[in-house]
Amino acid sequence: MELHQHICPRNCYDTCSIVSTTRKGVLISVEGNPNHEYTLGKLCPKALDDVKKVYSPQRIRYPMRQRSRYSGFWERISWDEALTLIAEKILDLKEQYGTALPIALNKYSGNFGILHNAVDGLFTGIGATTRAIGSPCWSAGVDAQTLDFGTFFCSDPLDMAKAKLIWLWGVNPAWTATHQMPIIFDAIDQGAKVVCLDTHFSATAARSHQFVQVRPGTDGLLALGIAKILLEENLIDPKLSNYTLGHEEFIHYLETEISLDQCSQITGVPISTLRELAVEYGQTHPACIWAGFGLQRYTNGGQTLRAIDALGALAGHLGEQGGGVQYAQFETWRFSKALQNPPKPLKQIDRLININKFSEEALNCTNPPVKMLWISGRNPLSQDGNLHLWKKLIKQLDLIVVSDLFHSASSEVADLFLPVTTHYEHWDINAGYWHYWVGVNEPAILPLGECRSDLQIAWDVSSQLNKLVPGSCSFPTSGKEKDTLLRELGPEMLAILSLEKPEAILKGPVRAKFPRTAWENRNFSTPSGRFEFFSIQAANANLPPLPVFVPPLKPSSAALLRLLTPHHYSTINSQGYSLDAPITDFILHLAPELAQRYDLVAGDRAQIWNECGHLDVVIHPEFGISTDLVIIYQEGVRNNSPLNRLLGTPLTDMGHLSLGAPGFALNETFVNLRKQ
Ligand SMILES: Nc1nc2c(c(=O)[nH]1)N[C@H]1C(S)=C(S)[C@@H](COP(=O)(O)OP(=O)(O)OC[C@H]3O[C@@H](n4cnc5c(=O)[nH]c(N)nc54)[C@H](O)[C@@H]3O)O[C@H]1N2
Ligand SMILES: Nc1nc2c(c(=O)[nH]1)N[C@H]1C(S)=C(S)[C@@H](COP(=O)(O)OP(=O)(O)OC[C@H]3O[C@@H](n4cnc5c(=O)[nH]c(N)nc54)[C@H](O)[C@@H]3O)O[C@H]1N2
Ligand code: SF4
Ligand SMILES: [Mo]
Repeated sequence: MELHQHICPRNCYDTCSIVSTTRKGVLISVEGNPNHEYTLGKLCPKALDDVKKVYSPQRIRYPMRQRSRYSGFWERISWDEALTLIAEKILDLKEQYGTALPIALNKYSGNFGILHNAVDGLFTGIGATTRAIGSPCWSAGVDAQTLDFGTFFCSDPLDMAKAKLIWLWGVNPAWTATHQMPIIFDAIDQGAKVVCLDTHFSATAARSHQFVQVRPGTDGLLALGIAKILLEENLIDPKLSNYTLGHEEFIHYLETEISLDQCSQITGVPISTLRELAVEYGQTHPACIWAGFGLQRYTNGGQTLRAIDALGALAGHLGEQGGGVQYAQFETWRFSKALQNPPKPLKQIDRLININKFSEEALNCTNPPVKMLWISGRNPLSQDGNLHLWKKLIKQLDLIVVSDLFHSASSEVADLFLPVTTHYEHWDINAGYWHYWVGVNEPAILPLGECRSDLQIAWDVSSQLNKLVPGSCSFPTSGKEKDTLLRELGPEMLAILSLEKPEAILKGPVRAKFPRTAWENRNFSTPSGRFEFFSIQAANANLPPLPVFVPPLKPSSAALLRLLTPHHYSTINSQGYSLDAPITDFILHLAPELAQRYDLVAGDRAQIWNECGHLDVVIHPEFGISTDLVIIYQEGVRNNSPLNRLLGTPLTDMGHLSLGAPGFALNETFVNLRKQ
């Protein structure tokens, strides 16, 4: 029996430390690492399913070619054939157009391991190509915190246990960050009160002392209303002028522009509740707000987070141990990026297109057009909006390559499928975006069938290109995974992790040696060094310099109900359990009164539709949802029938500053409902 260490590579707050057991080269179990301060020996059911997933009969083990797109007729080919097809197409396109710009990459978070960035490095080695930039997750909030604090950084989430008041605001950790729940329960044991502010009674609301129901996209106004009451009740930090910029302007805005009546009317929160929330927040120390990604998936998402940050600052909670405004952090990701960004000629400039509008922007690229697409660690035909434009884009492409573990909605349109290894079959290194831990993945078993790691595939493509035309790709043609991993720990990462040598990371996960409390000395990284209520940077980006309320989009007579499609406990976006029981019915959660209005009862079949498409649903009336809202969770795996056929691509107000492109305002989706 042998033990190996791993880090769960999913796009998940928890980034868990895993210990696997093998017997005679076979993976027999995976468990949470008991010696990891955050994971504490526990894994969520999604990772506990990994053994079954690794050996699943549905796993693709050989390179495959689809006879014609959507046909489902896949035939096994050799790696040599697959690599030759890819390399020849790249060389053809470069010759035909005199540039590599027709070759596009769409990659995101199927696996967040740093060595998966090899495909970025490969593309740089080919020349100037077309790349997806930005993020569907968190862009508006990241920019908001960058404007306010100078960068986005959060306190060690373990310290949430020290809070006396916790507001879980637009975040659903009971499903999306399950390892944080025991820490919240510790705080409760020590006398903390937990309030959940959500659009509906979520699994997290069920575990909180109080649930505050907020109308979608109005949280910014809620924060400003509460801030106004703090002012009236004289509960603002008397030391504000020592460490903030523009508090007078912000206070003036609250005094002159914010009306509590209007705030209550628009947010749906009674004035008595606003007062109760404000007084508790102003009087309790430490008080922690955890603002989640859910509340910023709106056209006003950045303003919302800026208003919440401002509320935290006004009450004097920033820099307080166990308190503050938590969102996420990226400080543990200061890898050398030797793999992702290899040296390139100065003149080589990629064509960058927003990942959240990929199909539309790729179609708009005409000079030269996009002709080849590589999809890696992504399932855009399930997860993006404007799927009809994806269908159009596919028609103009000569070659679509998907590298994945399983077939997906996106492989249905692919010409080539490159089978990849799991994190039990390759080396990798991963960092959290919530806690401060960094650790490695060791191969516990040999690759299944002919699966190769994304890194190995990048080396192999480069090797084939150079075989056909020497010098045609500057990315390395071979290497050692472990050495590549160690090179990612450059001087900056070694300093952050307090390691003398990169090899020290191989002993086990390491916590970055950051101070436990974000902004503990109230020295901020903004241009002024202060918390900026008033931001010149925002003004320079044509945004309001103060956090102000901008209303979200409104329903129209063409689509009356807002549709939310939040993350579900059973999947990580489109990645489900062992895929042996695909779910076919979409469940529409709605208020009993709304169901009644449409003459619908539990179990009835109905249809929702809008200008993008329609979807058959099964009715599930539920208390705790307002009558202007319907909800379908990202539940189950459905290749043929993606939920996102109802989504367009509205964008958030912020995201450009830090991530190069605005985020996905996917909660600004509206539909109609009819009985079937
Ligand atoms: N189990 C599981 N875990 C996951 C994921 C998954 O798919 N499944 N996905 C991972 C990824 S990629 C991400 S980005 C994170 C996201 O995780 P979270 O940050 O928790 O974000 P969401 O799940 O999008 O939304 C959180 C809550 O916000 C609510 N919400 C929506 N609109 C509003 C609003 O206007 N105001 C308020 N107050 N609340 C609102 C939603 O209904 C939901 O209950 O989770 C990660 N973890
Ligand atoms: N309706 C709706 N749409 C959404 C969201 C929502 O809440 N509602 N959330 C949005 C958000 S926040 C996000 S982050 C995106 C996520 O969307 P995507 O970035 O597409 O992420 P996933 O669906 O997690 O995974 C994509 C693919 O990566 C594959 N994969 C896993 N491991 C590996 C690997 O090691 N190598 C390779 N090559 N592939 C691998 C998986 O099998 C899967 O097919 O979806 C967005 N879309
Ligand atoms: S999906 Fe998230 S909670 Fe589950 S094991 Fe992976 S990192 Fe941990
Ligand atoms: Mo995400």
